[in-house]
Amino acid sequence: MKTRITELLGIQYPVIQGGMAWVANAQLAAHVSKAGGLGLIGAANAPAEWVRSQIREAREITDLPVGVNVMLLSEHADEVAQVIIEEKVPVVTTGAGNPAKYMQGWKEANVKVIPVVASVALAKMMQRAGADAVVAEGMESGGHIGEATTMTLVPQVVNAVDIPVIAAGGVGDGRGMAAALMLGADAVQIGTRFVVAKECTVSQEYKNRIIAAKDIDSVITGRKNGHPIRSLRNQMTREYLEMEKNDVPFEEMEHLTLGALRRAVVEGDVKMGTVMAGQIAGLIAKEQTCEEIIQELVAETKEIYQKRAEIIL
Ligand code: TUI
Repeated sequence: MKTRITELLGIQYPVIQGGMAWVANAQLAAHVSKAGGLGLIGAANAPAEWVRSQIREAREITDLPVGVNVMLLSEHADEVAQVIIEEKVPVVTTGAGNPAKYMQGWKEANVKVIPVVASVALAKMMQRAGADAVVAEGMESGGHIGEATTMTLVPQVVNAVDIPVIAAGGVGDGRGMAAALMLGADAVQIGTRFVVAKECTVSQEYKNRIIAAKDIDSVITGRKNGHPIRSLRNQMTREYLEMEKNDVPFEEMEHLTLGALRRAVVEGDVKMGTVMAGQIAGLIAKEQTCEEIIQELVAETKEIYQKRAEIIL
């Protein structure tokens, strides 16, 4: 496949793996890149030296480009931004904020910068600041989300900027990928489906919870504190939402979410941990290798492009 994103990044297929906190490590990222997409190491709240070691570990697995996602709310974001330059990381995505203060340094170091945005306003600002592309992420996504849906956000961002747009949120198979391309996107970013990749090292309980998920199994917590997070419904989200409804002070609810993503990902506690996943979890039925996932996505997308042309008389 050939789009402005495959050309920009030198990758075979317009498929980018989400830079998921605690999930997107060197193993997953390297295997996505090896399969022809772009893998990303999710820096999340991790210290910069962990990120450096992950970058080096990915390079032991593949010579193909592997990027880093910088979570801008992290207290380590400044040092991670520097490690990206020192390690000559070819591409960076950012999330949960405005990466303007790092832009000049990254551009000077020839790092391709792809901010994740949840609004047209931020997309335009990022283009002005020199971004090479943007990820337009709808609220179908797992984790920290904005307000707009993918279906509505992507075409509006495509109209607002000239740089390539990558669609994220709700894409889990070739139908979603073809639809995103039809909205004007030059690639898709996929998270949830890669969580159940064979090469993904999350707990088996986390994968099983995604595979068992139904269409309406995700909920949004944290709306009141300004950091809305989509995750799969469980005992933790029920207790949290009940406290939110009763206006319990934020500090008294924190114990529920503190370290909760780690509890689910590492310890397999999918009852009291945070099982971040997108709304497309209900579509995801089995574990596959990164290679199988990407080959299936591409084959389905190609088939749709050919078959659906029939409806035009
Ligand atoms: O960042 C994500 N998804 C994430 S980050 C994350 S870890 C986390 N932990 C605790 C609290 C918050 C996050 C889990 N999932 N996606 C990209 C994304 N960025 N979605 C929405 C946004 C966003 C929202 C507001 C980007 C910018 C923004 O405002 C920009 C500004 O001007 O501050």
